[in-house]
Amino acid sequence: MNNLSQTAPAESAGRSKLAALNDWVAQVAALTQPDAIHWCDGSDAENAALVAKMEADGTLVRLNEQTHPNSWLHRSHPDDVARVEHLTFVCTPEQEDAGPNNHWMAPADGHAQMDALFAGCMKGRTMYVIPYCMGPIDSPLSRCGVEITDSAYVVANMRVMTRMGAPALARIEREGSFVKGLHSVGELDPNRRFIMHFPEELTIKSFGSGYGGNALLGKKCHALRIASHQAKAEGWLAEHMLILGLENPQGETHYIAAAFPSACGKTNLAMLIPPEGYRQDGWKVWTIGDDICWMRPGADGRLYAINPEAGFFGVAPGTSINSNPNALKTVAHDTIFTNVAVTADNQPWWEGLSEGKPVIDWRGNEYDSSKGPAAHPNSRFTVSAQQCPSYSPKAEDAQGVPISAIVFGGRRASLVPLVFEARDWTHGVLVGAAMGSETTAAATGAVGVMRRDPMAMKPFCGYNFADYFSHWLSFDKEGAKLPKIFHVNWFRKGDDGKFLWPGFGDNLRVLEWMIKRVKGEAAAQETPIGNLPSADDVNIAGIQLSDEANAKLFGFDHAGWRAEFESIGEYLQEYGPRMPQALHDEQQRIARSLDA
Ligand code: GTP
Ligand code: SPV
Ligand code: MN
Repeated sequence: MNNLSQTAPAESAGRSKLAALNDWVAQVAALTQPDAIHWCDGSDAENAALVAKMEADGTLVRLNEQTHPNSWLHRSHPDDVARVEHLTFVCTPEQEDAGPNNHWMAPADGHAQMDALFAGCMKGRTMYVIPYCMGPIDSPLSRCGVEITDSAYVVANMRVMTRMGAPALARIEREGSFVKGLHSVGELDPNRRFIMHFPEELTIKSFGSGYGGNALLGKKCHALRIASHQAKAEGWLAEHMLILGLENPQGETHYIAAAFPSACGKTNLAMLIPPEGYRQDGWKVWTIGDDICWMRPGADGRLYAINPEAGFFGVAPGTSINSNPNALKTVAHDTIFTNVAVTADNQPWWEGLSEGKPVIDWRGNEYDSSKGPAAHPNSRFTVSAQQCPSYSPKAEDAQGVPISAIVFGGRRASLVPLVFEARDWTHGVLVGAAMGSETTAAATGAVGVMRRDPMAMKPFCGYNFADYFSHWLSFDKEGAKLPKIFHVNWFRKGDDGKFLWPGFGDNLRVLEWMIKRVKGEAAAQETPIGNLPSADDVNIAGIQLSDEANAKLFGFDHAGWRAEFESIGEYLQEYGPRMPQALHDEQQRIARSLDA
């Protein structure tokens, strides 16, 4: 059943041409004491052997082979279903460098605490060594890492989410450096769970969780927390953003990067299918990425972006043939589902899916509607981006795509209109820094609580937010041809508590207005918070909006914004003297014009 090439720890030394990698693997093996070591090559045979092993031990359950070929259900430990922000640390020598936005521990203390957890933790287990590349394997913008884990589920997910295996190892051996990520599921005990980052050492240590953002270390730990730290030093940006290409009927494609907090619509916008009429006219959306964007200035002064990931780790609930048909087609085969429910004929099921009904809930119990949702609200699918019908061939382009517009957005039931445009780059950076959003099930803790989530990076910025905003401001220099910056809110609610904007495919109408603004072809009204379209400036032909919707989506609530800007001012103060003066000045200028 299982023909993985495993070697006894003592024999695995010298597996790589890179001494630094061999030494680190040997050190980790001495600490964690696995029974065997397996170096992952990323091959189909290796994956088949791993999947067979997981099917045999119950880690994976096969789904209906007719409707969902080669697809699997994983039920996690019920206390291990989301990111754990309160257990996530950035360990810099100086606490100030981690900033008030991060939990901090001194590096020596962090290592001591983690190494005590790792000591002997892989006894009786296999240790997997996963070389991976974030970004196209031949791109100068890509970066590599090696994750060591004792979880076969992590290996299977990393294979989908990154370029994993032999080509990545070859690049690592050529470059000589890599991000080190050490992971163990431990006992899945929430009281023995930590995710620690050592940015100066390009090192991650994660213990006690098997969940995506905590355990697939290439993703949030490397591609955002460690990469943001490197990007600051090297003059680029590592962001929690989708990337899409918007093709108009003339055949021009503009690329847009958008930062929305976790479970606030990135996957859905990235895979958008234009509404009736637009489709017939020839509009098309191309997907480049749905979660992470690395971008840097090119020789022409524009920002060029790549998606460092190779797959999607997407939110299942709410995904339906109406809301996101591309996602449904993407997950029709060769997909790992985590914590969804199943139907009587063993098909995956979640709330919002229009067909079928749940029989077994995400915990594996008979479904009982009085005991909560059938699928966990943060249940997810892991699937290769290559399976997405709208996946852009440009996603594999080593040079990346030029960005025409950057979009910030949050989940705001009140106050914030559908869309507005920042006046200039500095104003746009303030718009990003001031972002607020209601919390979601993507992290443990209360859901629906409004918090500041600057640039959707609150859980992911690997250093002090004040320095991060300075870094953003620094891109506005001689010769730069920067994108326009916008803010959107798909989640404004009416007095009846229902969403006022239809969202999903109809969000294209807002993207169209943005690109027309970029080209100088659409109108807007100047207000203290930025340039707002009126209902006439966005094409809403064919959708029904109530008077309340029109007023709230396209209106500007003067008194409400005055209070919001007071709160934004207080928020900026929390960062003390490291906060760039330019952001204070911008905030005060807007606050004054709101008082006038
Ligand atoms: P992460 O993977 O956690 O970073 O999330 P994400 O930003 O990719 O979020 P995703 O697109 O998966 O959306 C999360 C939830 O928001 C899903 O339940 C969607 O159905 C819902 N959603 C997405 N777009 C819209 C929209 O335009 N309007 C409304 N009302 N809901 C939306
Ligand atoms: C998020 O929480 O923003 C996600 C899922 O994209 S995870 O990879 O788990 O962080
Ligand atoms: Mn995310």
